[in-house]
Amino acid sequence: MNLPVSLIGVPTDIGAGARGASMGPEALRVAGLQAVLESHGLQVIDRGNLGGPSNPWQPPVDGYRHLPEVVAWNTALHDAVHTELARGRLPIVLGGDHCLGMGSISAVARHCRETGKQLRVLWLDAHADFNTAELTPSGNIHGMPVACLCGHGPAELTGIGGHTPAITPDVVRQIGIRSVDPGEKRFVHEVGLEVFDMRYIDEMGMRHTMEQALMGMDENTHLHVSFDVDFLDPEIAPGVGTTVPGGPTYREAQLCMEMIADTGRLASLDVMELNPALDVRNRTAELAVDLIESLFGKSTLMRKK
Ligand code: EXY
Ligand code: MN
Ligand code: MN
Ligand code: MN
Repeated sequence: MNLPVSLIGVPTDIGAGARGASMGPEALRVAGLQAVLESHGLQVIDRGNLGGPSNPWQPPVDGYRHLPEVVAWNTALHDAVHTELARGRLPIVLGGDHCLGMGSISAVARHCRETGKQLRVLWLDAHADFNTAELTPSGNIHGMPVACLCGHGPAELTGIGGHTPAITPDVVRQIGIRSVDPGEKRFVHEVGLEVFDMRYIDEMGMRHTMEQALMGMDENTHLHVSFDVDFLDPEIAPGVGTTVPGGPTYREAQLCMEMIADTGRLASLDVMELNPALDVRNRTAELAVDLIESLFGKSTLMRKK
């Protein structure tokens, strides 16, 4: 499965608590994303950036910060991602903050309903992103996309893909989690979300973790990876707005990406939360591109498996 790739830039930080993720798409381009993918024989088209409302930088209203603007960006992204999937292409969403996971994954879920595919979502993140208006400590919607996708949120967001809920919790595997708010944690347990947190990775190793997270997929599976760059340890990835210590090392992250590549089922990707305003000489963007390269088949493997 070597689908042609479409890059979709979404230059907004509308759902975040720090400004700067709006510069993420350009930083990934500057780090050479397109050329790296092409070097592996992939056909790549850069569709440029989507447009949307600017960030008014206002406090939350009824538990949500910038809700109308978040709806506008995610609706535009839903349409763009769905169009690429319908063309038989593999969309890579260049975020932007992680509220955009709603637009992206609602489109992927809609495409799977239309084509009879089985969906698997890998959510690589330091955070569970499972807050609601009642539970959130911040009102920042980038802390809510998984809950909204599962039908818990305002109708403007839960209905973006034309079907509520867009997904059920059983399609999601969260990996790398190490920062969850108290009410959010109770809710994650209540809905039965499968979480491979850092304690699990520490004890069982990345290899076993990924074997578990990828289990049960087959030829009919559409695999979507939602890669929040704050998944990575901040020592190697400082360029994000919400760093949490104790994340995967470079080698653990490489193995994670390589094992996803080995499945041959990757069919859509988000790269979220990269914040060039907080980065050091584009180092985090370059690391993200390096890891995406592994996700698309760069392998330093010298021994036959
Ligand atoms: N749980 C915190 C909140 O809801 O405010 C922090 C969320 C950060 C979300 C980042 C992008 O993954
Ligand atoms: Mn996130
Ligand atoms: Mn995060
Ligand atoms: Mn490289």
